[in-house]
Amino acid sequence: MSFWYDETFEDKIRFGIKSRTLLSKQSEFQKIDILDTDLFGRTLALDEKYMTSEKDEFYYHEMLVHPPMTTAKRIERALVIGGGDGGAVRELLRYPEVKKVVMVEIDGQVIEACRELLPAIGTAWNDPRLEVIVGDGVDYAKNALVEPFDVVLLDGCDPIGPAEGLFNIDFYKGCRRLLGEGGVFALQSESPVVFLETFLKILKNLKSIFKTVHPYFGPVPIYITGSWSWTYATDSAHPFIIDEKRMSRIEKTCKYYNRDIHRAAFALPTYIRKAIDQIS
Ligand code: SPD
Repeated sequence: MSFWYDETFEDKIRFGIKSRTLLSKQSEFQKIDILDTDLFGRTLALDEKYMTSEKDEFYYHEMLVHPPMTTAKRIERALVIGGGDGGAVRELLRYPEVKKVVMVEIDGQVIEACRELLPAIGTAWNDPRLEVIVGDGVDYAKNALVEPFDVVLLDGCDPIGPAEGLFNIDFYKGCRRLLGEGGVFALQSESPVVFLETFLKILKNLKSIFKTVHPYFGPVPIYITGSWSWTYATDSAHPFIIDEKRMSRIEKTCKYYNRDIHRAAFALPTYIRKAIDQIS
């Protein structure tokens, strides 16, 4: 039976896709829905917010992963906090230089559901370089005693409710603590159209910790407004100092990302530049 599965925000905006339920359950942390749709293939929603879909996931995962991976000094070790659908680790593991990827996802039931029903997204679960930890990413960032990572990614939900802790200064400090020299931290930083305040708060917090902070932009069709942002934070790399060998290999495997998109994504629309100037 088809029905409109609507994501809403504060009773002000909604985005819906005609869907059929494949799985709907409540975990310890959130409501997990996997739906089938004509336009986007299978989708994953957590607490009734769209996270990803088979048809449009590449926009999001390629943009989260490749700007840091083509510009970090080294890329042997990467960490993903969240990312239970497996799309981000799949993109990381495309690089032959990567020796180890650790993924820390708080909700084991998300991983289970995605492994079973979204195998087209998580195609790298059996890669021997991947270690999956079911645990709290905030705690990991703060306390884990591990070798430094070259790239740390936050692939979480919106900073509302249970994911709020993944966007505060202490968590960002933990991520910085885990980075080695030349390392890059990147995260999704919400829609600059309707969540401008949240976007600016993320930037402000990151700027208080990292020397270099650059937001970048792109489309994610199933997210409210379709216009999304990610942010790149580092102490000792730069988004425009690109490793040519990595770029020329990876851009051939991607559906959205390439060197032109990389450069263009970091361009700041004027209203955003002005808003950032005001928080700096
Ligand atoms: N508004 C939705 C933001 C969700 C970002 N994370 C999605 C997870 C995809 N791997």
